[in-house]
Amino acid sequence: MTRVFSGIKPTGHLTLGNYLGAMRQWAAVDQHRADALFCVVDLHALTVHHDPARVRRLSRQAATLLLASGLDPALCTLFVQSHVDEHARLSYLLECVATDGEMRRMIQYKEKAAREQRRGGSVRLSLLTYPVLMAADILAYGTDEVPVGHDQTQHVELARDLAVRFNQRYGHTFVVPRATNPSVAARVMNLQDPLSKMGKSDDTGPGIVYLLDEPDVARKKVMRAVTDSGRDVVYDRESRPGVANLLEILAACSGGNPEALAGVYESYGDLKRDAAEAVVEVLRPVRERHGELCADPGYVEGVLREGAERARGMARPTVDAAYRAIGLLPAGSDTGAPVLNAVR
Ligand code: AQP
Repeated sequence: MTRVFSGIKPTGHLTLGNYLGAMRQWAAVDQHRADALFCVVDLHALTVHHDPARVRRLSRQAATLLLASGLDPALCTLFVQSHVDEHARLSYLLECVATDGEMRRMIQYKEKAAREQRRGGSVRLSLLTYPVLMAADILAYGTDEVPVGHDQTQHVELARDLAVRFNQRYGHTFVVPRATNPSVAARVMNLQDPLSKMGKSDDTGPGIVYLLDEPDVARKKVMRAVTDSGRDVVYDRESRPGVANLLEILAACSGGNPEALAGVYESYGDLKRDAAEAVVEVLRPVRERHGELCADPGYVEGVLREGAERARGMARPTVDAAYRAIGLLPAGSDTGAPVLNAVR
């Protein structure tokens, strides 16, 4: 059976981008067709300035929202990254395979390092190396497919490269994974700045629809979206990025494809109105279920505890095999002496 792994970082409140680009596909498709693991990747949230209590709160909220969006613990494994030591164990080995130049080419590193510097902060070393941790997240589980939005494709490519390099140098150890993207809304853009991705840790609140926004708030944000000069509704990401973004959001929420939908509208106002309603309707069940789950925090904790146990059992054999393959002496008296004698 195909093994699927993906994760979400608790660096802010989850957005419509996270939902349309990733979570919805995980719940509607991936957990039903594959042996799927989904993870709140909390260690990744420590790569930029953070408030410890907020990271804890957002981690719980992200897990609750993943369940609210339809992940079913009977069908998939849902857990928190820091509850499974294998991720950090494997990350160090992969750092010994990755290169400094490779890390510095990562687009997210460049963008986020620049943002930290603009804010007057220093750039943490972990911001440079976290794509390696992400590779460890993926490779520890023998993952075949990683369903992500477009922004994460480069990081999945790195995981592929590291798997191939490790296998060539030290013997076949890892499955080589590949990224999969949704057909529409793989890159939802900020409603106030349609040239930038709708990111949960951005500062421009009015351009970001959060999954837990009240319906009126979400509706207003879409109605106030920046559109382009011109009046006719055409789908062209290059010359009409604002309108293209609205068409993609509408298509992702209500079905259809953006090109065909463009032909249906004569004014930006009508398009915005329908996109706003579609967004409100898509988010309504998620908000409602989130409310119910919040009333039962013990349930969410139980799901995460069991998920971590299951994940540990899946990751450990692969990570142990990587430790042996790279040349580390296994702990335990039964293996030590013969190995030492065999080495010249
Ligand atoms: N705007 C987006 N459009 C489509 N997909 C998106 N994803 C994120 N933003 C969009 C996808 O959501 C999954 C989880 O993302 P993440 O939480 O690991 O972090 P990210 O990709 O770096 O997204 P953010 O929201 O922009 O976080 P910050 O601001 O902290 O960097 C991934 O599959 C991602 O592709």
